[in-house]
Amino acid sequence: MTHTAPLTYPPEVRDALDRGLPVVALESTIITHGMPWPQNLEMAEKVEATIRDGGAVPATIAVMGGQIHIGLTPEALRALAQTPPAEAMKLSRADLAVCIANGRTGATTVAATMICAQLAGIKVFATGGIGGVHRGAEDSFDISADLQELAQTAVTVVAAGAKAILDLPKTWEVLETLGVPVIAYGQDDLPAFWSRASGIRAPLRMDTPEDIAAAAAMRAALGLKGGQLVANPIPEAAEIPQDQIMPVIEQALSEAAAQGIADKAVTPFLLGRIFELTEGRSLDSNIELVLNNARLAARIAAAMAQPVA
Ligand code: PSU
Repeated sequence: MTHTAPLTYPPEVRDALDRGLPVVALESTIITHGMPWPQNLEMAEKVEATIRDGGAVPATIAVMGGQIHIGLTPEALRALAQTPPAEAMKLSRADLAVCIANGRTGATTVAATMICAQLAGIKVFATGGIGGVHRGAEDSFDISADLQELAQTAVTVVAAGAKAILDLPKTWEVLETLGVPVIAYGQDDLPAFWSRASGIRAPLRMDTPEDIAAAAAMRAALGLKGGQLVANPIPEAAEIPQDQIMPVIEQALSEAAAQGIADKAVTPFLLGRIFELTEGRSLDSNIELVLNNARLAARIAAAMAQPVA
């Protein structure tokens, strides 16, 4: 029986970590449960290329064969992208250990990716949008474990805000209660995933990767647990303004309620329906915002890097 975390790395990632070079973690639930084949693979490959162009090494994280993979080979990435959602566990803090111990395949959400990144010594992670407080949470109690994870695991997560299918004001309130720094990048407003503006003023704003890196280092110096959320607005050319996306979200939400969709199935169902209702436009936007987050994450990783002499 093993007592150490079973982490496995491709040589490029292991070498970069040993030399203190910039590395950016990437999640895999967005691949298996967030986007359809084959756009999911195209997105995953483009995100990795974007991080390389930014001078950092990408490490897409997933559980396969009893191991946490910190970085996937091109073949493993393709195999994961072709895995039907029903065959890959959607892993969070609660089920990560079970999946590894039982040798199952699992895709890591934001929460599980943060845990694995920290085990590997990776300080920055790029995704699309974090999970949060679902609408109607006052009845369902459906609040993503991503929020708790941000409060306890020291990784800087770059996202385009929380996904706009959620109750955004309640999501920001919970993060404030948990003591998570929510930093809007380059604007005063919190972004809302597919839209640049949400009408909600961000508690914190930063304009450079260096400032974000310095804030993470200071959190560590102060002995404060937890990470930071960098809310990076989608590029203007790719956004779907709020007045266009909101009616679509409302329709998808009422269909989910009518069909009794619950728990881990909610987010994939809503993303899928919004994709159909926007005739693919929501997916194009989602891909662009992930690439934009990857660009910023590479710059933050470079600012945090401490190359070994
Ligand atoms: N970003 C995206 N698409 C996604 C996700 C992030 O652009 O599908 C995933 C992340 O893995 C996140 C999860 O942790 O959605 C949130 O799911 P839930 O709402 O069930 O907690």
